[in-house]
Parts: sequence; C-alpha cells; structure tokens
Amino acid sequence: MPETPVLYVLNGPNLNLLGVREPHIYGRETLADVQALCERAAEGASVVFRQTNHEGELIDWVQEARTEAHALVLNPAGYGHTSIALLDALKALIIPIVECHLSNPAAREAFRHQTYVSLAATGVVSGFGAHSYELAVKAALRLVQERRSAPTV
Ligand code: CA2
Repeated sequence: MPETPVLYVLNGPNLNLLGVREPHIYGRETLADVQALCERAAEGASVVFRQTNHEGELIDWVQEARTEAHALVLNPAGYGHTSIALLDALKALIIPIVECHLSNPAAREAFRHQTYVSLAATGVVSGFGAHSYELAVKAALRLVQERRSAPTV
C-alpha cells in the first residue's frame, strides 16, 4: 500500500482577506472555504493548508515542504511578483510545484504579468477563482501519482 500523499497548500500575503474585500476580483469564498475545497479535492491525501503575510515565514514553509511534502500548491500572492528569495527556496525543491492564482494576473496590470515563482513551477493554474485551487490540487496529485508509477533506472 503506497504512502498517503502529503500536499502542502501555501498562501501568501493578504489572502486572509479573501471574501472580505474585492469580491469582484477574488470571489466571495473565504480562505476557510478554499481550505475545505482543497481538502475535498485531495480525496484522502493529507493537506497542510497555511497562509502568512510574512515573506520569511513563507520561505520557512517552502523549506519544510522540501522534506515533508510530496507536492506543493502555492499561491504566492504579491510575493510571486517580487521575491527572488522565494524563488531560490523553491528551486531547492525536487517535488512538483503548482503555482495557483484566483485571478488571471496576465489579464491585469503589467506588473502582475510575470512571477518569479513560474520559473520554478511545474505548472500554473490561474483565473478560475477558488476553483483554481481545486484544479491545482488535482494536478499536483496527478504529478505525484505519475512520479510514483514512473520506472526507476
Ligand atoms: O489572483 C491571485 O490569486 C493573486 O495571487 C492574488 C494576489 C495578487 O497580488 C496576485 O497578483 C494575484 C493578491 C492577494 C490579495 O488578496 C486579497 C483578497 C481579498 C481582498 C484583498 C486582497
């Protein structure tokens, strides 16, 4: 029986305000709703779901995921556009990384069009509101399964 996959879902700054402000951009679901949605989508996999407003704490959690998780779903929020330190931490991971955004940053202001995180991500899901997380969790688990069934040389 294979080990239960552990999925880290990490959220960056201001996402604690979800559902409280700017619902026209980010939707009406709260972060607690998003957590419940991720846990449902994970279908028995173990989900570690966290949010922080602090860059260093986010980096500590990424480093933790390096040894504790089988895959990482990350909504870096504003730090995705600014943090080389976060990119450096992500580059040390060998597990799949799925970058996730509620909105579609490519359709917004120019400063949102690129993220450093994308340079380390296996793939990106954006623009589907809370449903982006569901898709990201499913994609991350698929990647874990694929790695487990890949022949070893
Ligand atoms: O669309 C996303 O998920 C973003 O990562 C959200 C970030 C933004 O900087 C990125 O460009 C795209 C902003 C998160 C702020 O979240 C709030 C939620 C409700 C009210 C205010 C902010």
